[in-house]
Amino acid sequence: MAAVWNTLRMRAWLYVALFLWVSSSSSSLVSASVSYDDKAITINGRRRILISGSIHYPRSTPEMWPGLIRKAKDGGLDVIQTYVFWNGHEPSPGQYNFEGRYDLVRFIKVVQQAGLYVHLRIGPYICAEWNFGGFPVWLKYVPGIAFRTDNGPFKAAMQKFTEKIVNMMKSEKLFEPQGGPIIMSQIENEYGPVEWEIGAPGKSYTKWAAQMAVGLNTGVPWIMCKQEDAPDPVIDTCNGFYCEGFRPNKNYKPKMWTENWTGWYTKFGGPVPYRPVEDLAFSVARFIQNNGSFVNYYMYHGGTNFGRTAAGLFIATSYDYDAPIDEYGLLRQPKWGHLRELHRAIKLCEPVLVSSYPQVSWPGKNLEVHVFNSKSGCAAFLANYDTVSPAKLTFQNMQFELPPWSVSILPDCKNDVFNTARVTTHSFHPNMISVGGAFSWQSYNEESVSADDSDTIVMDGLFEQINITRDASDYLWYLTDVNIRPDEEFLKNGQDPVLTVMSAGHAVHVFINGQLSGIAYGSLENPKLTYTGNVKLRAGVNKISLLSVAVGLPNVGVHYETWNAGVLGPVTLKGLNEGTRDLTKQKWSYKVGLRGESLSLHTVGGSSSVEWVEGSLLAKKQPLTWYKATFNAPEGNDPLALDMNSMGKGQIWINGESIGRHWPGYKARGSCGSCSYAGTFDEKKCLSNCGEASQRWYHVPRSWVKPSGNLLVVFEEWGGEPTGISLFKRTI
Ligand SMILES: *[C@@H]1O[C@H](CO)[C@@H](O)[C@H](O)[C@H]1NC(C)=O
Ligand SMILES: *[C@@H]1O[C@H](CO)[C@@H](O)[C@H](O)[C@H]1NC(C)=O
Ligand SMILES: CC(=O)N[C@H]1CO[C@H](CO)[C@@H](O)[C@@H]1O
Repeated sequence: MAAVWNTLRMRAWLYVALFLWVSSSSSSLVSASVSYDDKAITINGRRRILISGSIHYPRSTPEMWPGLIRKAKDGGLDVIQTYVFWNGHEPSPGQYNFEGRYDLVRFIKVVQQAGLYVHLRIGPYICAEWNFGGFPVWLKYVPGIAFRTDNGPFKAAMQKFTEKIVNMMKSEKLFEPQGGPIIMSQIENEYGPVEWEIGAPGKSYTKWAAQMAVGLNTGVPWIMCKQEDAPDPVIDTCNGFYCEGFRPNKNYKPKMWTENWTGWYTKFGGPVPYRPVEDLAFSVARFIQNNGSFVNYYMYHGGTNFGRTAAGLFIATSYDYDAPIDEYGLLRQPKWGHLRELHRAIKLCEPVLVSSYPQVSWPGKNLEVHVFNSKSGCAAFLANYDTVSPAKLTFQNMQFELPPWSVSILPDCKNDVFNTARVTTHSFHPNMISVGGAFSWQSYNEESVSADDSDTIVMDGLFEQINITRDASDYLWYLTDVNIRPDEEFLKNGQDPVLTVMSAGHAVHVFINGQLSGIAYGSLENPKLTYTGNVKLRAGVNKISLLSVAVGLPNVGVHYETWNAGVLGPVTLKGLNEGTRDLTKQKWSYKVGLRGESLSLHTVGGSSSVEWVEGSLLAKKQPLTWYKATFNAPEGNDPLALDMNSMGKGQIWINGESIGRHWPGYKARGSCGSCSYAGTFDEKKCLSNCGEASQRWYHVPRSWVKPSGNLLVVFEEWGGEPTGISLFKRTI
């Protein structure tokens, strides 16, 4: 009996245990989940108005992440949005890197610890002004591949990486139904315009991408941005400077704005764009008053394109973006503070916003009123769209003053707690304070190479640059010899022949018999370039050495993987007895990278492998020169920057870590007039720095600097004045 009773009791316990297990696992799949309806994303059954901001983990250091996330939280954000950077994670096929700045799991856990959510934009195409739009360069050389279309090899690679990331997130329990912070993911990125151009294969690729993503069962919604035909249940979302007029493709999807541009990126050769916070706040308020329930600031912290991660073409090393947190991790005021006030006002309205639709009325010219009414209360948005005149508006028998181009928020339909154009936050101007004095430089001359050097590849004709370098270096030497007969007329009359070099981009330095003869470079608008110049040739064999320099690979455009870089010709020599000699098809030798790169001169070990000179022998204004100096860290914790204004173009390293490309020699062209916040904004409206270097300051992360004995290495292509370089700290 006892035994039977025991068995029964055990069976009962088993049933209870099984029941508990089933209910807990099903609740973690269903009820404790993220879903959506036409009003909003719902988290654990509750509709939310979510304020999100983009912070890209490789654009800062892990040491900076907790501070950035705390400032984002203090600024009133609920969500951190980031892309996933495939080429950082899989530098060669099957070899993964999730360390340091690429420690995605650590980044997400930092966000989680701060109590914020994550919107994970896996892509894996990400655009993002990031090298090759996030794709690894090897992907281009997978046989038969075509990017971002209905192509077998591409889809297989995309699926493999997407699964890798999703599985990693699942095994770390980072999706919201698992108790993690990820409430949403993104597949593809701004694909709509590409699909529109390529038609049918684009459409079937979109369907496949959505199905593939949804099939990964993350338990959280997927979105596609700028993708009007996003298949169910994927949500289509808006990117832009304004999105109030946007409607999702189904009436049961929420209205979401995944990229609200807080500013714009800087390119070498361009001025530095900024966006007045009055207009930014105005655009957000307009979106919210028109049923919007998710807003993301792109960027909330832009950061730095360290190393060679900046995209082609010509994207600067700074990715500051005029974001609420500046490149260095400091608050940009009044932008950060004014947006925080905006977020507070919106949050006061949240209960009524998620439980009603607005009633819209137009009480006068350029005036618009949105009233939300539900049993949760009443909230009103009063808007004046006039770009010049303030307005008086009577609402519920009270008079409200509205500055031009502004929205007032009344969370109780009575008190105007916030107006987008009335900025009460003080503005701060960060100072750059010189620290540490002059560097004690040593220099090392990077010889220009010639065709008969060893370790060159010899081929007939001119070849595409990236096919040869595989982006292992920015630099590719194109080398050839030119025979000049002693009876050439120009040797007597002194009329030097003209060398013409046509290149697909992005910059070229022309050396004749080891001497720099000229420089040419393209621009973001036109990466192609033509060098034309008289060259000094002598009777006999002359060495023509062209150093072709890539400034990142393209990141956007239909089939941008097919775009070329490098000297593709023609290359001609005009003014010889025979007329013009075409050098295009003759024998050319190729050498990838610099000697200093192969010696790893940027590292402590590598830099001691060659003889450096100093003092009166120090190279100044000399092209292709390496410089090194050691320095001690300035006291305190203020962010650091190098002033590179005296230099031309090249790259910088601290203790072996690449700060990025410097190019202060490229001056900002454009017109930087005054700019009013009122009126429709675009990226050309508000500009600064015209006539000056597009980027003068280069961020040196504190965590890369030791208390003493830091190695600073600069490679200079054009020839600069190294004694002009100095270290600054940035303080408010
Ligand atoms: C808000 O959404 C509702 C339901 O879809 C719609 O009827 C209404 O026109 C929308 N209002 C605005 C201002 O977009
Ligand atoms: C790439 O380089 C190889 C030689 O390294 C050459 O055979 C091939 O034709 C090149 N392809 C293109 C597209 O330039
Ligand atoms: C959706 C949207 O507003 N898109 C715009 C974003 O900004 C770019 C550049 O100004 C425009 O070309 C897009 O139309």
